[in-house]
Amino acid sequence: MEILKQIATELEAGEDDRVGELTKKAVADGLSAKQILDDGLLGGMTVVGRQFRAHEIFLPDVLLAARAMYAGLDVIKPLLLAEGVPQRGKVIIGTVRGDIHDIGKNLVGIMLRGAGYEVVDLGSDVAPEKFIDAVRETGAKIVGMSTLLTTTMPEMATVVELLGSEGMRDGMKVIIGGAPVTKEYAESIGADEYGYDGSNAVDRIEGLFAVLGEEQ
Ligand code: B1M
Repeated sequence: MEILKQIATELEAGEDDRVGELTKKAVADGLSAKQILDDGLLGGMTVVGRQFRAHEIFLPDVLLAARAMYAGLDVIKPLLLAEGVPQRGKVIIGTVRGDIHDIGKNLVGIMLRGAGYEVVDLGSDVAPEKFIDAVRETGAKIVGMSTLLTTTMPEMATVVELLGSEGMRDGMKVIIGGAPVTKEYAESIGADEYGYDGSNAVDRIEGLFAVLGEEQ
């Protein structure tokens, strides 16, 4: 669809105002928020990632693209949330220490809220102790961690270990995700689940709450 291509192209160019305008137009034209997200915004961001890896563009360009991504997300966020159902459970989310990438984590948060979960978002560059404190303070039974950097993946293992050494691992579940994360990695660090995108994270978390219910 032409307008989705335009959204992707303007995002690649870091034109946040244009991305915002075009996203509004796409919504007015009747396109679904999911279509705009997957084929427009994320389509553009995938190209940006590829160009960055190939050294065709540089960090400031990626920052501009991220800003443009948020301009589009701001428009579709209410639509992604619209299908919200009554509160289903509390989930803590955060991007691990050393990593400031937050777009994916925020998307997971939006999808979870849209599905009726209460989300406690700790932000990005979150120290392991902060996850532990948040579990204590909120009583949440699920912790979700995100990372985009291979170098910060071990932080996820640190949080899982800390939950264990603090005697908090029983009766709670951990889910991890982010571009470099795999199901195998999740298993290797003792996490309970791996989510590959926002919708999948919602499905997995629903499954984890079901298991928690059975374990009680
Ligand atoms: Co950076 N960056 N970046 N970056 N960046 C990547 C990740 C990289 C792959 C680019 C590349 O080389 N091609 C590369 C990492 C390489 C590696 O680790 N092997 C990289 C690098 C190297 C860096 C810096 C180190 C660059 C530097 O300084 N030299 C630096 C790191 C800074 C730091 O964190 N300490 C850096 C900085 C940045 C910006 C600040 C400029 C910006 C982030 C802005 C922001 O987030 N506010 C940025 C961006 C935008 C990217 C790319 C281009 C796009 C990331 C993104 O937002 N994707 C990225 C390349 C790429 O991934 N294509 C890249 C869209 C997002 C929706 O997808 O986050 O994967 P994602 O989330 C998905 C799923 O993974 C999943 O659901 C989400 C929705 O579908 N998911 C979960 C995510 N978390 C989940 C949790 C779950 C379940 C599912 O359960 C809890």
